[in-house]
Amino acid sequence: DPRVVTLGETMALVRATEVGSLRHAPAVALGIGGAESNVAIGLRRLGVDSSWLGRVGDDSLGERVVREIRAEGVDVRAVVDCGAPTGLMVKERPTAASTAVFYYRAGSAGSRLTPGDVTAGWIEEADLLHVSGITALISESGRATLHAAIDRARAAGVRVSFDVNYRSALADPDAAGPKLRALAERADVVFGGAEELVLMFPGDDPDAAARRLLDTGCSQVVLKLGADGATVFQPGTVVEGPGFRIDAVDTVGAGDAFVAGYLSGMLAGLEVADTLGRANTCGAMACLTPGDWEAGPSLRDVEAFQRGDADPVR
Ligand code: KDG
Repeated sequence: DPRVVTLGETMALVRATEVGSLRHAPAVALGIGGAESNVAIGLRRLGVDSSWLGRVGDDSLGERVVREIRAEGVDVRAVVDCGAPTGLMVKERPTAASTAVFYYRAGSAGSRLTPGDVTAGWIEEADLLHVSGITALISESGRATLHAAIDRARAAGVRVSFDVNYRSALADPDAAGPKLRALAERADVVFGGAEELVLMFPGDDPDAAARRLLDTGCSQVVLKLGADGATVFQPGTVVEGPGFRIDAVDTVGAGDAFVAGYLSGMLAGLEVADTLGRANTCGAMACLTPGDWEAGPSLRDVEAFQRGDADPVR
């Protein structure tokens, strides 16, 4: 049985292969991406059995999504929706140092996920359910599905991990904040950036917001600081982990790689400092190549990176 189960929307991903506006881009590359499937793939690379559930359209891009995630060794539970297309995400690199993302996902198959799509026993037999705030903001049925999934996990004693993953293209901060907070308060482990924690607790600083989540019963709140690493808040303790200085090519997906690293360390029973070290390494490595999940490292890659083995092996 998969140890980690996750659900959400995975889209086809069209990516400009060169720097410059899409207005002039001569070529694009096709791939797939979705925060939750990125985490599922990241976990598999690190040796943790994972499963992803979501809706795809009855189209070639939906087949591409299913094929690609399955090819990574993730157990795939795809519901094929004949009434809506697979969503699309377009990535542009306006300058060498920046990435712009555009969604074509309103009304997509992935956004039509419902509580009834979640197979009986799938969550109950796992060690951990991982979800993200994106699903709560793509549709009301997506949000209902998250709450139903968390109900089931809690009833079965399965731990819940929640990545806030606020996307401003999907909802205004005022509308999103309370919805994301309601989910975070029901999770055991919460991942969020400083702005995301403040979005859920307006008026608090990130540390105070993290402590409020601990007061509501979360056991770990992981404040993601990008290149500056991350801080883990637990009742009575705070652990900081430094980030890495790297030349980032594509930072989209770094947060998902971080989460995969963190959850894999946590499930393996590592100390929090070592778990954070692994998470920060995975996040940094994900930025080294284009694509949302392709650069996700194996444990051997993580160790090599931590040793600083940048030279080619001959
Ligand atoms: O976390 C990376 C994601 O942003 C990307 O893979 C697509 O799920 C996605 C989203 O909604 O932004």
